[in-house]
Amino acid sequence: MRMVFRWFGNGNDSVSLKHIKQIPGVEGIVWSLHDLPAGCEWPMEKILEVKQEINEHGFHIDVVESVNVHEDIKLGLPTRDEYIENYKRTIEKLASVGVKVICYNFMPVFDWTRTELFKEMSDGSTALFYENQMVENMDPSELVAKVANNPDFTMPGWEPERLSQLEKLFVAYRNITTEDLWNNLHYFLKEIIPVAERHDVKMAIHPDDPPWPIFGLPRIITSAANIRRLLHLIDSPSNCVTLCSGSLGAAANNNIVEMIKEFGERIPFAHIRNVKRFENGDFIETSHRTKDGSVDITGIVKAYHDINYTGYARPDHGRHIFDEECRPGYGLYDRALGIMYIWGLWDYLEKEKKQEESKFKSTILPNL
Ligand code: DNO
Ligand code: MN
Repeated sequence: MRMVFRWFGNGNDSVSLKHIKQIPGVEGIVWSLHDLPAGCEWPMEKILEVKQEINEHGFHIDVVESVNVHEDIKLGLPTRDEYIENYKRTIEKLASVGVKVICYNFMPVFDWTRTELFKEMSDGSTALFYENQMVENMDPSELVAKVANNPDFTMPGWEPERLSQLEKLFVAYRNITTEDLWNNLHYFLKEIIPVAERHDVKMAIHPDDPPWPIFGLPRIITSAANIRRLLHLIDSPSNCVTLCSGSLGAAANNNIVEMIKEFGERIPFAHIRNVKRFENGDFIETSHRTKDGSVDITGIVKAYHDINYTGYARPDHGRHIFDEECRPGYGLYDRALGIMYIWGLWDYLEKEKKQEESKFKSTILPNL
């Protein structure tokens, strides 16, 4: 397992590369050009600028999260071809500087969605929270009106330029069915996967978060069956998945351990985080510790260990602790604790494996 850490760039992140360097076992930075709109071709000078800075701190830049997909591609509009060409050129450029994995998502309009960014927990920390009823009750037109009447109204993960387009986007998606979205994803993959393959890059789609449709918009990367379908759309080692235990774990019927066993070879990038689910569909992001949430983090780390996982992994979101002021979900402290929890489990499993191997060599082999 190769531990990496997401960083939003200078001036865009309260966490510094210098501090990330002090977390044990982090070898690379998960990065992106966050100020660029979806759909554009990434300029080489900007790529090189970030690469240099990250490399100077002794980290690699193997993993990019995300190269965002333009809505016209998800909608299947004729203009998509131009955006797909830009996407291909971005893949080529990233490959040329050594990028190995590109994470992206195919969620219509909204990326990850929460109803509260700083929900107070009983221990005084705060965390990202999703209130199911609130989202269920919100009618898309009500949402559009809310945004129009209140420029400060925002939900986490919403980009301002998308919000200003909200009404148009809802109209554009009105007739897009789940199957249309699959077809549009297939069209996109048929174009980009051969490019990724040629350049030895793995395209790793991030699951939808939460893994069910919201605001009447379809969502498709939600379950084992759908990940299986995605991987079969194009059977290429470059058509992969970012297995996010927190996103998928918000749905009780998603068994992440089984997914690791089944899709292991096609998981170049793991997001490891815990969530606590409630009966009514609400969920809150907790510490990584297995006991604190509903996701079996111990079982997940063991499943990666069992398959001799050599891909990249990062702690996904964390809580906000020790009074840290940071981007929601992306503070230094709780993600660092998460890493140490993952390493604790991993190192124990390594030790156990070595002991078993030497037992086998000293007791079983001589008697054979
Ligand atoms: C949620 C996070 C997301 C993710 C993007 C990928 O679990 O990991 O912010 O990075 O959706 O495109
Ligand atoms: Mn994730």
